[in-house]
Amino acid sequence: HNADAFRTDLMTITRFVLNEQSKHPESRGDFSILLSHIVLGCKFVCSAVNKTTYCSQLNTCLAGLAKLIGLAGETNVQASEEQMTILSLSFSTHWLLLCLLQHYVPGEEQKKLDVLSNEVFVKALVSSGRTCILVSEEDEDAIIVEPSKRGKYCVVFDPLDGSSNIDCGVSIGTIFGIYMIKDGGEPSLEDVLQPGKNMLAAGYCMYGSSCTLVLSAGSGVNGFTLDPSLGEFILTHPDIKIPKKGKIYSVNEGNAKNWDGPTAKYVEKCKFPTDGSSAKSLRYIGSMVADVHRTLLYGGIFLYPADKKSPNGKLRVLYEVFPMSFLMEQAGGQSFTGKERSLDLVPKKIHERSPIFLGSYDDVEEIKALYAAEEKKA
Ligand code: P6P
Repeated sequence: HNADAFRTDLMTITRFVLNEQSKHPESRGDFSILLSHIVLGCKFVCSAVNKTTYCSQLNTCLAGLAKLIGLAGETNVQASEEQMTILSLSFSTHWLLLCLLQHYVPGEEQKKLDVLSNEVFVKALVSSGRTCILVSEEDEDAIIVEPSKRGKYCVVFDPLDGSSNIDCGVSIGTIFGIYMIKDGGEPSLEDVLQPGKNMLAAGYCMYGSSCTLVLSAGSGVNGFTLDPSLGEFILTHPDIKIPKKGKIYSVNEGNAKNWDGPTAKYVEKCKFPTDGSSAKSLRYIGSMVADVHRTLLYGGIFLYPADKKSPNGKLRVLYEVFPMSFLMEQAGGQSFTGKERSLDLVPKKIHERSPIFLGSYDDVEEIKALYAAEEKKA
């Protein structure tokens, strides 16, 4: 019976958000409307990413075919008349499919996916009529929404984080955080240069083998999976809690020569534990949304530390560090910058970077102890 109930009593993200809203009788539904526009953006990007990934893989396949049948001017292997016919037939059907998929207009420049994603989110957020200032990883300056379309929310986002991984099919994602405007006045940078602990909500949408949206509005973390046949995000991961301790560490070991003492010591302990426990496994995808999603579900620690080349690490405070730290704390984990709780950081610039150590509560405690010991020595 339960299985049937689950199948017929679909908890969609829209219904879930409205349920949350009903807990705040004073709310006028603005937050629900804002979220529904973010969800729309995610659906669009999900579809675009899948098409592009498929097309870039199809492109590669076609290039291979072209070479084989000599279209690309390469010397081709000797093939029989029949093989040549089959190959060129297959090539032309693939080519036609590719053009259809990409709505190919000869001569039209295919927009880069991260630029397209950014345009989609900016338009969706502005048209929601619930935002007043936006910060995007793709735009140097903050976007002040025109007065006639303004609402009370400030949204910071990375429309397509990890986009350099598109062509190889690695999961990428959208990351977002939501603040309330500080006071009813003219929106300004002050409204987005707030510490992460002031965020009302944060989340990410991961575009991979499936499209998964993970969201928190301050009372726990919930995961939704897009059912493409319905075009709806369905609650699949209710009330996510990260394991208290994990067996995985996630860092780019290629930067090891530049790490500071505590980070180097911590990674050494992961590989050569001195307390008789077994060594941790290294899992590093190089796409933050994918690495954080695995950390959230399986436990462990994700770190992008400072190093001699980049003293503030690589990841951006507003739309990478804060949203992921917000989610980790809501799921029972924690996040640390090497100096303080990540959400306590007060950014001075909208594209500021910070080192980050996030994940299972006990794992992050260990690295905090190493930095504290270093502090004492100083
Ligand atoms: P590195 C992707 O470019 C990104 O911004 C994050 O998604 C990812 O965690 C990080 O950079 C990977 O950086 O230096 O290890 O390649």
